[in-house]
Amino acid sequence: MTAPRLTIRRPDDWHLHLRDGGMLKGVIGDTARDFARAIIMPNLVPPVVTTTDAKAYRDRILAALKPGDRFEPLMTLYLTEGTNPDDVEEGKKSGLITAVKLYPAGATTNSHGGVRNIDNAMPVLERMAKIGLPLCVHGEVTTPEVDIFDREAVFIETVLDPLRKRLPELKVTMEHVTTKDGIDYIKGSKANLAGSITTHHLIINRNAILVGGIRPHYYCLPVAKRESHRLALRAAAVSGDARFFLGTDSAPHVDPLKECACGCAGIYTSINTMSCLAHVFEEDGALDKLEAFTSLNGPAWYGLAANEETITLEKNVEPVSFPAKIETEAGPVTVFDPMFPLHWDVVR
Ligand code: OTD
Ligand code: ZN
Ligand code: ZN
Repeated sequence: MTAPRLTIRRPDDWHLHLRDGGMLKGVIGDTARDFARAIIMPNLVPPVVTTTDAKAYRDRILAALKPGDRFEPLMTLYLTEGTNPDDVEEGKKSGLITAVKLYPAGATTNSHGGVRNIDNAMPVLERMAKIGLPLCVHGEVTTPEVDIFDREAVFIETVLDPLRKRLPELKVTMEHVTTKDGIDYIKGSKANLAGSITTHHLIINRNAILVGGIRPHYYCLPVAKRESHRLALRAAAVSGDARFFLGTDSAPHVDPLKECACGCAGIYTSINTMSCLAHVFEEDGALDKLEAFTSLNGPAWYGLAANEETITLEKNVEPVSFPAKIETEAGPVTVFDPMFPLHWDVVR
């Protein structure tokens, strides 16, 4: 019997952390292997705030690719209260900038320079609405009084919905949606709102982090929620609804920075994302929707053509093995373990 195969257009990753220096060199090959393009997050230290920064970072990414790799980084700017609307417009016009990223100050890794009061960012947001440049949002409030598991729902109510009412023409990507509240909010919107979903949030709930001991390699932000939320994410991802697409949020940190008393948030999934997703979609009887989620809905939302090239996935009888860690010049990075055997793999 021949192994089941699935050929789909080459995927893109609409939310990716590549970092810089030795880490960049160590991880970029895993993305370039399966993905044609990715939206590159700007939360470096210091962050990518101007088009000049973005151009230099793009050059470093291209320089880190191996000869023969075909991969296009889609650059973003890190929105601050001092961002210059003219610089943003210039970035879009030159084709360099695909989106601007809103980090509420303190919401995740390297977000202390983010936005404290969205009123101060209105001139940039108005310009973006005018020129059709999408805003990618990390949708969590950071108010200390708000429970960490409620931060997404409260963000929708107190920041996102008021912003969308004030500026309905602004295209907003709610990134890494982790709650049923987020899914329902996107589904209930009429226009100009879409959501990316990560690989890991389709697979783990908060038990993965906390049951039987504290497991730092499952800790990320937004933190995984209870099972009912995971199921809502799964249903949205496998539905084929054009408003939902893959953004892995693959966010590598070296092991010593995760395995300590105050470990960093982030899960590294670039290397096995397509295998994990094929498993998830097959389990939900929706392999025919995988291509929409990984390869069609994202480009349509960002106004880009889907990739012409294809990849083929094959289901092996024996489980496929991925390394438990990858070695980078910056140090070892633990690979996401979905806690079930993976049988699907991209045919290389
Ligand atoms: N979440 N880690 C990181 C970013 C994301 O919120 C995010 O986009 C990171 O390390 O940059 C994480 O857990
Ligand atoms: Zn985020
Ligand atoms: Zn991220």
